[in-house]
Amino acid sequence: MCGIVGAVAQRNVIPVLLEGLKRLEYRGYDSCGIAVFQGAELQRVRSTERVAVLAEQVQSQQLEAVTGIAHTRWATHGAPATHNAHPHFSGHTGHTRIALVHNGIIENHEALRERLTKAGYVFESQTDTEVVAHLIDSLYQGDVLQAVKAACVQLHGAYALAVIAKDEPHRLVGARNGSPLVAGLGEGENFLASDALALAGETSQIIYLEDGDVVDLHLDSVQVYDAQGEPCQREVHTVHLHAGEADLGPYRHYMQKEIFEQPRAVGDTLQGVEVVSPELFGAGAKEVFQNIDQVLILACGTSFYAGLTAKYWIESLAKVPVSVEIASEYRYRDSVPNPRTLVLTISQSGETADTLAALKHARKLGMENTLTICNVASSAMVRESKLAYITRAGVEVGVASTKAFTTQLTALFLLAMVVAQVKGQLSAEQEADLLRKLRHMPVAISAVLALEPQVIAWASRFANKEHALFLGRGMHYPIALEGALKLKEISYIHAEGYPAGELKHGPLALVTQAMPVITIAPHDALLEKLKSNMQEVHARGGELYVFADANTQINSSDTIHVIHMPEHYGLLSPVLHAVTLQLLAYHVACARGTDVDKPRNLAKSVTVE
Ligand code: HGA
Repeated sequence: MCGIVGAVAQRNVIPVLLEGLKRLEYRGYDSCGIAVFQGAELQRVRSTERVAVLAEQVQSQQLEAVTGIAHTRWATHGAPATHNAHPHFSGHTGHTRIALVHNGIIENHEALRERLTKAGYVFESQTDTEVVAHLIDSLYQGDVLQAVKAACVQLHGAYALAVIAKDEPHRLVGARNGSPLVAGLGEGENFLASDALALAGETSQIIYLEDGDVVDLHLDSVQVYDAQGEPCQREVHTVHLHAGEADLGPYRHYMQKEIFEQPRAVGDTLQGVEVVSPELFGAGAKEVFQNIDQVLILACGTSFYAGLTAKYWIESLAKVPVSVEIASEYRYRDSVPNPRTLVLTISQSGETADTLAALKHARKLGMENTLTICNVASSAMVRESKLAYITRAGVEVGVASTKAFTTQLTALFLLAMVVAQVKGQLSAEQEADLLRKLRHMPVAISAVLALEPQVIAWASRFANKEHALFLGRGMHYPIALEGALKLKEISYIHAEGYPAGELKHGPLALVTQAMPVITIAPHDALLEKLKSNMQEVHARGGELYVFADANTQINSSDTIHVIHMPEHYGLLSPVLHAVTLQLLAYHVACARGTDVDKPRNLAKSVTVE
């Protein structure tokens, strides 16, 4: 999603801005731009190419500046085009006075556009963002802080803003409401960014702005104003981030690298887990788990499927009822709050706009027992929650989530065990057995990764298909959903996931030779039922591709293709089956020649609604 970087310094900030944009690139974007002071004027460079191309353009113009703002855009309003790329400029008299970058969506942009057009402003873009630039200019009387404060009062929706004004060359103003923004503190220089990662190497001193905050940055001072416009102190966090973490190494794509990092990522996520203890989820977790009698999981996309898998685990082990809801639905519907609910949010970035809003909504409804499972310790969701478990997947660059998903599953399994323990549902023997199996996961995943050559052989057969069906039962049903999502995200093949028992209630009508049916066949209590479902497909001429656990007695034939998985892994089996489906999606996408790491229209860290 969109990225913001801004700097006010006494040295040339162009490398800081471009490096910051590069660090945010992995989130996905369709255009980028930079604006700086050149002499006494504001000048900008924008591009619909990659940041590297923008950097070449900047270099060819020999720009150097001590203050500037930069942006990667993921279009929401107006096509991805140079004239819609940020920064946006404004100046009533035709002379540019204000430059601005924005993340988020301004919901009342139409009304403001109409008013500002009547006031004489000429719009050059179709974005909601340009409205904010003109609004600030219309309120500007020589003090950009005051103009931004006055403008924010009139904005509805979500925004993170970074603003500079031609007549105040050593000043940078930011504002946050609903979209992430941090201030980075340096010595004789200060920074703004949508993510502290963008400032790695420049500063580790970070202020996380809160909703309603406006921040005024000069060379030697950073002053935050709260939603009431009053000066306030916000805590300064020391955040250590390593810029080099995202190197591709010997892999062809980040997605492939991240699939193969899973043994390490799952191992790291379990680092320090010697015993099953509530404190793993934060101080006071035992009391929270004692006081809940249901769990509400809120998430989006792949994290939602992790939540669906956790429902099977928590209900099976802890006997606590669980509901799982898509965050963007929950936040807007009337629901029945129960303060004895554990509200569990799951997000790779911890900044997912809908999930964060759903968490805040749940809190507003009086549900204060909150827990976030997240890959970024400093994220908004972690800060908003009473309890947290940080997965240690490391930076995930591929837009299609892989190691973030399996590390979430790891944390969720641990949670199921902990809640079961607190509720007195877990015998010491069972606890020791499950913990041993959990800690063995890195080895078990490595064995699954060794199946890659067989998956590659299948992938070439899928490359010319346009539809695919994924079947699973029980706790493997969410894995079928995730497998279908992975395939459609990166190969653009239309794919659907179904619980195998539902086949006869509709999707069987779609089964022909042209529709491969991918089946997850664990060696569990539902195996015979699943075999009947497979027969239903076979009898109608459907072609089955089965990932079958050892000893399932499912054998290959003309229309049944089987990859044999290692031994069945009990309750943890979904983690292993998820990995094979990631490999399948990846190699099918490679066979079709798509842009695996940056699939069309999608972005990482979904920070807009
Ligand atoms: N609405 C703005 C910014 C979009 C955004 O934040 N995307 O992540 C635009 O469309 O330019």
